[in-house]
Amino acid sequence: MINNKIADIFQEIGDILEIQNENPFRVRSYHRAAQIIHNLAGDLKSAYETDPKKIMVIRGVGKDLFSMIEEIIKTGDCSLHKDLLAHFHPGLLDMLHLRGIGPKKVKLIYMNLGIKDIKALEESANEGKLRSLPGMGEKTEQAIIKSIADMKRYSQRSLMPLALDEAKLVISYINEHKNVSKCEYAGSLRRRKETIGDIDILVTTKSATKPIMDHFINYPHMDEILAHGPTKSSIVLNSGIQVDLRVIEEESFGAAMHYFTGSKAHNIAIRDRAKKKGLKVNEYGVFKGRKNLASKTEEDVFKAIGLPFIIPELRKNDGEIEAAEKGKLPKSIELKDIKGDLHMHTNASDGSEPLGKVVKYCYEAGYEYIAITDHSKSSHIANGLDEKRLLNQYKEIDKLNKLYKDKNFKIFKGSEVDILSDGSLDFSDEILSQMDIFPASVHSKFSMSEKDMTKRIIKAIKNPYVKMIGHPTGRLINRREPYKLNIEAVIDAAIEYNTTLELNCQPTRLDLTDKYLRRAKEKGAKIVINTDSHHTSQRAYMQYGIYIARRGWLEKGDVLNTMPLGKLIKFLNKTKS
Ligand code: DGT
Ligand code: CA
Ligand code: CA
Ligand code: ZN
Repeated sequence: MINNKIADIFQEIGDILEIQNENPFRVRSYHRAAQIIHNLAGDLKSAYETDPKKIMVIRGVGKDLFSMIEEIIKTGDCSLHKDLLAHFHPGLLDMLHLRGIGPKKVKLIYMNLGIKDIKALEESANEGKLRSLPGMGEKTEQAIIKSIADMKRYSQRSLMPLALDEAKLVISYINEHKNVSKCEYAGSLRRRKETIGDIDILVTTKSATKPIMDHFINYPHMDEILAHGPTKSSIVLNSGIQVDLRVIEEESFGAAMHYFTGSKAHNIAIRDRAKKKGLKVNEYGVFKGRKNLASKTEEDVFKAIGLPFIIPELRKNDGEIEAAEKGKLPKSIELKDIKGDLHMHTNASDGSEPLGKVVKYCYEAGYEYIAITDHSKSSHIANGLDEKRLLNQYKEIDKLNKLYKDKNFKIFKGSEVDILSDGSLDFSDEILSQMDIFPASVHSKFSMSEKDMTKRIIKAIKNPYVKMIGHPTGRLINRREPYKLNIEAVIDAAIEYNTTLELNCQPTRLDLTDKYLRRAKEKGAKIVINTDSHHTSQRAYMQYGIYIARRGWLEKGDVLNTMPLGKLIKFLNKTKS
C-alpha cells in the first residue's frame, strides 16, 4: 500500500531534518503526518485517483504535504526527500534505520563521537564508549549492539505480505504488454513463507520475448536493473525487493512452476522419488527416456510421478511427499472456513475506528461473530482501558447486540488482557467473569529467563477465565526475537486447561509460526486465528494467517474460529476442568 511508503518518506524527512537541527515545528509536522498516514484506513492512491480533494482534508496534511503526496503517488518519491538524501551521510541513515535508535541518539552520537556509520557505531559500543554520553547507559549500549546483530541477520528478507502486494503490482504491469499470455509468481512467495528473499515471476508468450523484457526493465517503481537478457532479467524495486523474471515455453509452464516454486529441498526429494521410477524431472517436464510425459500443468507433473497435487504451502520436504504417497495430506484450511475474528481493537485503545464502525464492517463482511478486545489498563502507551471505561464499552456492546439480535451475529465482550510479570492478569476475576472471550498477552518484561516466562504464561493458561493466549512467542519479524519460552510445556498446558493458542495475523507477528502450529496440532491443541486488527482494512490480514496455518498443516477442525456461532457459544460456556 502506498500509504506506508508515503509515511516512511515523511518519517525519514523529519528524522533527517531533526539531525540537521532544523526548526522543531517543521520536524514535528513531518513526523505527525507520517504517523497519521500510517494509521489511515483507506489507500491514498485510490483516494487520490477518485478525488484529490479527499487527501487535502486529512488532518495534518496542508498544501505542501499535499503536493509531496501527489509527487510520491506519481513518481514514487519526492524531490525534497531526494535532495535531503543526496546531501546526507548514508551511514547516518543506516544508523537511523536501526531499531531503538531515533534521530536524537544519532545526532548525539554523531556530534560527540563523530561516528558516521554502523561499523564505527558497533566498535564504539563494543569498547563501551557510548555509555558515557548524556542520557545513555550500559543498557542502551547493549540494546544498540543487539539491534546491529539483528539487522545483520534480517536485512535481506522482506515480509511476505509486502512482497505479495509488490508482486501483484509488478504482474499487473507485465500483463499490460500485448505479447504476454500467462504471468504468475512462484518461489517462496507462492509457498507463503513468512519472509521472502526475492520474488520469482514466470511469463509465457506466443510471440517475441525481448519486448516483454524491455517492458519489464522499464517498471516505473524501480531502483536498479541487475540483469537484462532476452529470457531472464532482474530488477530491484524501490522497496528494496529483488524481482527475477523468466520467460517459459507455454508447453512447460506447469513443470517450470513446480521447479521454480520449490522449495529446493522439496524439488530434490521429488527428483529422487521420480528417479526410482525411472523418470527424470526438471523445469521442462517429467521424462521417460526422451519422451516428455507431463509439463503443461503442475497437476500433470504430480500425476506423472504418481502423486496427488501438493499445495505450495506444504512443499518443504518435511513429510508432505510421504503423506501424499499414503493419501494422508491434510485437508488444508481455507479463508472461507473462518467465521469470525476474536482479537480486534477500536479507537477506545490504540485502534483507529469507533466500535460501531468495526462491528458494522465485520457484520457486512459476513462474519458470525467478533470479539472486541481493546488493551487493558497496564498498557499505558496503547491507551489501555481501566475498569470504568471497559464497563462503559460493554454497555455499548449490549446495545449493539440488541440491534443484531435476530441476525446470527454476535459481538463478544473482551479485552486484550496483559499477562503481568508474575503471571497474574491485569483485571480481577470479577471483571474477567463479565467477558465472553479475550486474548491474554505478554506485552512487557520480555527478557525473563525461559523458566520464568514459561511459568508466567502457564499460570495465565490455568486462570479459569482464559481461553486464548495472544501472540504466544512475542516475536516481531525482523525486529524482535521471540522471548525465551518452553513452547512444548505451553502447548501441553493449553491442552490440559482447554485454552487455545493464537495465530496472530499481523504481518510482523505471524505468531505462532508454522513449525509450532504443526507441533500444536500433532499434540492436539486448538488454535485460534485472529487479525489483532487496528483498523477495518486489516481484516484482510486473515488471509496471511490462513497461509501460515496451511504451512503448519492445519485443517478446519483445528481452528476455534471456524466454529459456527452456536457451537462457539457452547464452547465458551463450558467451564474449565
Ligand atoms: P527466497 O527467494 O530465498 O525466499 O527462496 P526461494 O525458494 O524463492 O528461492 P530462489 O528465489 O533462490 O529460487 C526459486 C526456486 O527455484 C526455489 O524455491 C527452487 C528453485 N531452485 C533454485 N535453485 C535451485 C537448485 O539449485 N536446485 C533445485 N532443485 N531447485 C532450485
Ligand atoms: Ca525467491
Ligand atoms: Ca530468485
Ligand atoms: Zn497484542
